[in-house]
Amino acid sequence: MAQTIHVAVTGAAGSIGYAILPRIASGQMFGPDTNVALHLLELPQAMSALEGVVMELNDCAFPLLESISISDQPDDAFDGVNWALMIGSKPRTKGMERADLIRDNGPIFVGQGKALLKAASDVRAVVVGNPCNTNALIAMNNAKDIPKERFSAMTRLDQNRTMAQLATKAGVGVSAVSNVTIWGNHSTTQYPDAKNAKINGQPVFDVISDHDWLRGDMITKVQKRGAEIIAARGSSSAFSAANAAIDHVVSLRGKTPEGHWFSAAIASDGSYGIEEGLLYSYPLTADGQGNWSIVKDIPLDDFAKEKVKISMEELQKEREIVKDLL
Ligand code: NAX
Repeated sequence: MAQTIHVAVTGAAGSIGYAILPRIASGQMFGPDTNVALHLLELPQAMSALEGVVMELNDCAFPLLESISISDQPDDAFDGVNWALMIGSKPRTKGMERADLIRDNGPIFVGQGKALLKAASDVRAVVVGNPCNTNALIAMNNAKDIPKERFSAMTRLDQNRTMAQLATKAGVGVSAVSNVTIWGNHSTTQYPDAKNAKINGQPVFDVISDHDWLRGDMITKVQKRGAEIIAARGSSSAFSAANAAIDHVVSLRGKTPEGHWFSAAIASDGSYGIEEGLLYSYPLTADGQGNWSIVKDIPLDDFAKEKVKISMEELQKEREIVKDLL
């Protein structure tokens, strides 16, 4: 009999929720041989919209979709789940300071972190809702019985954005690009690392001769891509974020091909001089058995070391803002 994975999605009636649910239900996250039971969480005022989303999911008649439950209580939604996709939080509004966003959204992850204790014993928690690194830190610290290795925050959209930039510049398909690392925070201090990335197995700096671009505009473009999309579209990235969340889970669950890596934020073990415990984006490999680890021996030049440190310092400041929630 096919296995069933129970997956919670918070903020399920939001833009990313709307884009990700049909993809989870059709098997793109957990594969064509795994049934899915969706546990959807929303705020009370969004339950009616969520009911509409459920109707649409039912109307798709997805063969793998075993059941759907909805709730406005984290304890109900997380009960027995194997994966918790924590997407729901308030998006930043125009003119809002990052510190205010952190204070506004932080408490959500206290309650939801505690509710994760109701999840299945193998639960993995993925935080997408911003500021995702610090929200994941809060959830992790409020669910102390769950091993901290099980928590991650999503920087895969930044990785995918970097891959697209590099592929376009080199005039190749995006599948030729590999080994892109996003270091640090999912914010404008992140460091998209092209120096250690590859195009068709060759170092990017050998393939792309415009090194000023690689060290300048390419980095800034990725760091500010979210704002560029908001300016053009009038709302923040939705299906590209949903797509990145699919990639994130697929990479964490799968076995990383030899010599490759992917990026996600996990609790630092002190690697690369990052303070232990901070939720920091690193190059990772996964073993296909539900475990992942940091790739340890990537060379960082002085330029990279400086950027890696700046993003750590930003995360330390964010932690200070929410220290009463940890
Ligand atoms: P929306 O505002 O469209 O949807 C958010 C949904 O979350 C709403 O339906 C709201 O009712 C719900 N919600 C709010 N608080 C909740 C709570 N306590 N429990 C359950 N549900 C709750 O935003 P959307 O575009 O879907 O974005 C969701 C989050 O993803 C935002 O924080 C956004 O900033 C973040 N993003 C993160 C990205 C990343 O790369 N890590 C990229 C995309 C996106 O910006």
